[in-house]
Amino acid sequence: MTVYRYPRPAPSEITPRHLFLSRRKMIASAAMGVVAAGVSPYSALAAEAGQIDGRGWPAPDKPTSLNDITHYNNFYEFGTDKSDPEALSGDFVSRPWRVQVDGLVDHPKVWDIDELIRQFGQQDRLYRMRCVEAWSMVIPWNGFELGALLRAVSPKSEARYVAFTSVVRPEQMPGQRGGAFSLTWPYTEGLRLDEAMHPLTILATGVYGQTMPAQNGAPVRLVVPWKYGFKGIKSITRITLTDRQPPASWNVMAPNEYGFYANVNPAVDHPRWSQASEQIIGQGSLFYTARKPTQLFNGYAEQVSGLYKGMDLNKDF
Ligand SMILES: Nc1nc2c(c(=O)[nH]1)N[C@H]1C(S)=C(S)[C@@H](COP(=O)(O)O)O[C@H]1N2
Ligand SMILES: [Mo]
Repeated sequence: MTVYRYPRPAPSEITPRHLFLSRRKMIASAAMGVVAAGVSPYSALAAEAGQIDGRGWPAPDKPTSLNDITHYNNFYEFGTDKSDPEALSGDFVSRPWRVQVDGLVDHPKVWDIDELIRQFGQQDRLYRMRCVEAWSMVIPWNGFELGALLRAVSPKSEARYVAFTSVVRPEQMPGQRGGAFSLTWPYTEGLRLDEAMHPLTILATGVYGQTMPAQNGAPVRLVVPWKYGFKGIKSITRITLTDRQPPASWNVMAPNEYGFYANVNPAVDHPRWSQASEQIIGQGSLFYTARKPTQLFNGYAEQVSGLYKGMDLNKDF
């Protein structure tokens, strides 16, 4: 049995810088080809999503196909291969589902998932998603601001962090049954309260207008678009306000490789690979891998850099 300890991008996914630069020219000419071929069916969606909140958030790139979004996943509770979450989640039951919100709040509450959606509604948010393994997608999520939920439970003044917990169901999640993998269950994550309250931070309950597929974190998962994908904890059962930094699965397992903040930053390399560029899932061909330069805070710096004023991003990575 193979023991997978960390996300390991295939060597083909990590491109030396000189190749990356020459490939950019090929990507540019390929992109011209797409434009010449006509308007993509999703460009209208992209334009619309860019206008939805009217806050001038960065214009997103072309959305990744639903097929790629639902067949190339990281969800280790179902297995460590990218195809495992789609292939092995057939037994997963995501309704009925309860989400417990508690800790340092005045009004703790347990919500039924459909009650949660009815109360907080569904917005469209087209966001970039950058995995720490140096690949990326552009995903049209449906969901609501986490801040709206947190305001509803009234955080106490001592609350400084938000802790998130994923479901534990070994009988429905083959990756949780035995094996030698070194993540422990439940998968956990955390945010500082001000990060959690930021209007870009959402709880997503759907993708492309359809109910969240199991492999993407049904029925509800976190999306923090300026952080590496592993912060986006899936299949959440509990949200707890605390006064101390909560444990986060990857950070606990290998703190030198996966920081608590995990802000996307092309200048801070992973100890084992560069973070300067990323593979664009769904683009490229048999002959070349489509890549683009990685942006600080994944392109959302204007919206979020204020959260980290005075912090050393090399140290608090
Ligand atoms: N519970 C749980 N949440 C998780 C993961 C996981 O293994 N378990 N993987 C994370 C990682 S590494 C990434 S990149 C994203 C992937 O989300 P997607 O498959 O919907 O694109 O989910 C994150 N959330
Ligand atoms: Mo990831």
